[in-house]
Amino acid sequence: MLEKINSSQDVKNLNLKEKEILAEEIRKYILEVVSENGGHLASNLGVVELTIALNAVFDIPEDKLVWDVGHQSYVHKIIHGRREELKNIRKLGGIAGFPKTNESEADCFNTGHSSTSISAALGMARARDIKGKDNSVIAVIGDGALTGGMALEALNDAGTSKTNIKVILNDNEMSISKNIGGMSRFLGKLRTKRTYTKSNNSIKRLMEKIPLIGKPSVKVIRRLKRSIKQLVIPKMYFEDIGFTYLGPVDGHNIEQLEDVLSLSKRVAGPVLVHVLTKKGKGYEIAEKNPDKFHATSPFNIETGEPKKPKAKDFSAVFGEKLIELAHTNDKIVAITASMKDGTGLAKFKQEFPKRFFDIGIAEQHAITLAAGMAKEGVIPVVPIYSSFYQRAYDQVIHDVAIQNLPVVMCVDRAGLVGADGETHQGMLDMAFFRLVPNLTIMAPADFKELEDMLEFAVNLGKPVVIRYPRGGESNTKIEKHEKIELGKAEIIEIREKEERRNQNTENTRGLDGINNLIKDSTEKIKNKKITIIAIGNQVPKAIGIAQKLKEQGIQPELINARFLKPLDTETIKSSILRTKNVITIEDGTCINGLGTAIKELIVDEGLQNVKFKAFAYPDEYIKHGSVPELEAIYGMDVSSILNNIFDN
Ligand SMILES: Cc1ncc(C[n+]2csc(CCOP(=O)(O)OP(=O)(O)O)c2C)c(N)n1
Repeated sequence: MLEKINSSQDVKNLNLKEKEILAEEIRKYILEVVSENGGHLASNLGVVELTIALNAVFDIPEDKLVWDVGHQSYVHKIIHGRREELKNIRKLGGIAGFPKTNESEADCFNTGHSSTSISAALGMARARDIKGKDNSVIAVIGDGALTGGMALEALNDAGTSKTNIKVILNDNEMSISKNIGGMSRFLGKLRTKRTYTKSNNSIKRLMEKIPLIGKPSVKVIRRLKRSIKQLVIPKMYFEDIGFTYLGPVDGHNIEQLEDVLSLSKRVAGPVLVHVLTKKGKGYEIAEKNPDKFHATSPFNIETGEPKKPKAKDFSAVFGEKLIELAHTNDKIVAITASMKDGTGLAKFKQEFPKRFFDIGIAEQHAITLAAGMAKEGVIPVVPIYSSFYQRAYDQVIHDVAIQNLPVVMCVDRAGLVGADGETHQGMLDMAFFRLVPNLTIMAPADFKELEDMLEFAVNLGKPVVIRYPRGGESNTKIEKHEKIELGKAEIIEIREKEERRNQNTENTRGLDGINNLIKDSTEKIKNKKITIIAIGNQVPKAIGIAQKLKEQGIQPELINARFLKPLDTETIKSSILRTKNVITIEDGTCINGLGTAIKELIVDEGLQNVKFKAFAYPDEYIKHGSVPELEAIYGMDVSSILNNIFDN
């Protein structure tokens, strides 16, 4: 069946039995691909029947289908012409793991961050009305994403819009972990009410009276609406704010899904269809551990075990250190915006349930909540992924920084994240946080420095940002760190040769070739001096570079900046005065990060005849690929940097 499907029309051509077979084939295929490549699994297995039914009822791409977050769009991609390409999903040059308008007309809107679908769909619906067209516009949103403020803002607007818009609520009771909050509780009540199917016969009969072409009589529509309302508990939220509520319906029953979606097509105004699905459906191991299989690395299908054991990462080190600090300081609390596991807080929750707050996919709320707590003397620590901190920018400024409140903002997944691509790369946080008065901004070079910085931060008494990358520390070890002092950089001594065998191999493209590369320019660079300033996970990389340079008779001075703000002007300035030659290395955008800060320092301090070069990522959105691949493409791997250091 799978090979025959390339469009909505192909799905429409199938009978029910064939659609059910298709569902099983899609499931099997997704399981095979994700177990091989890694990616989002459980959410995709949960929407197989829903996606088939949507295509059976609607005409995509004429009808617009917006997937919230978009991590569950694999089935959609398969149905819309990307079955073979799925094998390279999330890989360099392959299709993306999220909807992309440049991949297919069927992807009508890019997503990646949560809770945007209803706003985008409402915008498309209003544009359609202005243009006098009559296509359907559909947002598919999970119950997790419905905890995000944007989704609630959009529902509020859509409810009274009188615009034809369909919101499909894909309710699996899960965000990444168990969903939380009042909305989730409310949905729970709806779930236990009479299901759509029990009375759908009467609705079906009424539907048959509605002509497919031409306007149905007002009387029929009124009766239909009344009949639909009988399905739901009185005074229910969605109806009260202006939506016609349909459901709940079994999200794994294609026939029932098609019935209710067809009905939604005939109801004017905003409609919400409540669909009950199971995360991980059809793969028992994922059904039992939906959070573990939300996003996964390659795994063995029989056992569910990862093909490579998970190495210790910065998030885990953060979580463990926070527990240690919380034992000695009872003011410390942790807040997560629905990312307990990803940010390393699972154990903290177990150990300090009363000091742990999962507040839903609501980064803005997380930060202002933290500000309120900090105002009253508590020390909130808030780990959020770099790209999701973008959501909370005004809250960081307006609620935390202006009031100078001691909130510890931990920016996880800072820098390149790899396979999740442009919506998830953490390239911008240094740039946007550097603008904010009152913020202290740090980045650790390794696990030990993260621990030290976290301890420093919870005791600082001021707003502070600590950014650290996805994954583990480099193989290049820094033997001993100096104590963290506000605004003080660390000078790293470079030893020759003996440490070469420890060099970071994961981020290095062909170190063997580097000797040759360097030899080419040896004459040009002999006896040169150079200041290398690096920050965060770029410091170990800089050590490898400095060692190489030293072997060639160059005299590098290596500075671990530690603080982007306040910058250690004194240390940096005195080194630059000695070398008159400086490079910066950072895993962020070239605008307003470390490189910019050093450029400003050179100008502001009137340092004359200084050669300067910044190694950072360009002013563009960086697509998916593995981190080493992307580093090489953007000239940020060890060999590219070595090759380009002295080209000015
Ligand atoms: C702004 C933002 N914060 C956090 C995330 C990380 N995230 C991706 S999917 C997800 C859970 C979504 O749950 P739900 O909408 O119910 O979809 P499901 O996976 O359960 O189908 C989260 C928290 C995100 N994508 N965007």
